[in-house]
Amino acid sequence: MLDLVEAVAARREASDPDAATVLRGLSAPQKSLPSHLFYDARGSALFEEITRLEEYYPTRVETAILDEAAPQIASRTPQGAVLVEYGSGSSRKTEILLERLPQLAAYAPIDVSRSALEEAKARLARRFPSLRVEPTLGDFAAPLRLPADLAMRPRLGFFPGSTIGNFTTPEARDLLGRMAAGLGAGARLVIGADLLKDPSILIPAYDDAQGVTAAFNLNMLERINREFGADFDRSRFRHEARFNEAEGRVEMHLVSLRAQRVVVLGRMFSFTAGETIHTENSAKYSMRGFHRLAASAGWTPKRTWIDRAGLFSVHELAAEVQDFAADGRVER
Ligand code: SAH
Ligand code: AVI
Repeated sequence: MLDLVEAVAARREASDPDAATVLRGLSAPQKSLPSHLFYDARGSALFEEITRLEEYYPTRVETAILDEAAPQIASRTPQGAVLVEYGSGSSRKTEILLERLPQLAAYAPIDVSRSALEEAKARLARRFPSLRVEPTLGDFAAPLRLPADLAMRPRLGFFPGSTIGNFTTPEARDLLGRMAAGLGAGARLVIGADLLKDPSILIPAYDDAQGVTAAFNLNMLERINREFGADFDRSRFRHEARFNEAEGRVEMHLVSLRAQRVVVLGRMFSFTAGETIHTENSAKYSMRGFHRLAASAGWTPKRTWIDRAGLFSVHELAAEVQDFAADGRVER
């Protein structure tokens, strides 16, 4: 019987990259689960709730920056361009750009969350009835695929939310490089990056008083139970947000409240009391640190917008090699 379970697990692992990642992550000395698995329908809804929390400043501040920057971004967007958004979620921030971009041929959101893509498409159809929306359900690291009649159009990339921070530096460099390749030479990318700040602001943003972020983190276990034949008991774990000073990032963990065993895809995993599953990194940048990261992936920073309190940054990058100091402008 166990052989059969093992065989099913092995087949699943071979054909489903998420299954392999989950098993590998839970087998490592520091257990981990990939953060893109937060976003099932419930996770996407909880993330939307997070964006409305007082403590979660990034959405509020980035939205205000985009309100101000949109006319300039629009003025540099060519007629007939395609707006490609990575990790579009609810596409609420996108509306700020769409209002200013009547010249677009299409909007192409990419997301792993089916519910988020469907809800956004329905809402955008009501608000922008003449806008062509071409969603892609899947990993935004995959090669960009657009309908044939859009393939030769100029592209504007949009990657808000500081989702780039959910990747380690080598992963982020690789992802930005893929985006440069997908969008093409001369394309622009408008990208949000959360700024490094005091943990007294960062930690409540990831551990809010109402417990919405805790529910978001713990929901991952329910998804693993449903989709990977696991038997996690979420009441035996608690949410924790930590500031990792050496890495300049907030980390989310799920802390095992006792010694326990959990079965996932037919494999047994043991936890000691206090042992954690690392579920998310959320890197925080300095402006220069972010410019260095972008440049290392083939992007030239053209403009940077930062709010007055210095909480969040939005960057306009160009897929070409130029010297930022000679060409760019920094706006505060
Ligand atoms: N852009 C929105 C949503 C950010 S939440 C905002 O700024 O508020 C991150 C989004 O990225 C979620 O909708 C999630 O489903 C999506 N996502 C995370 N990892 C992804 C991946 N590897 N490929 C595609 N989408 C991903
Ligand atoms: C999507 N991502 C950039 C969010 C963040 O801030 O890292 C996800 C999130 N995790 C906890 N709260 C919000």
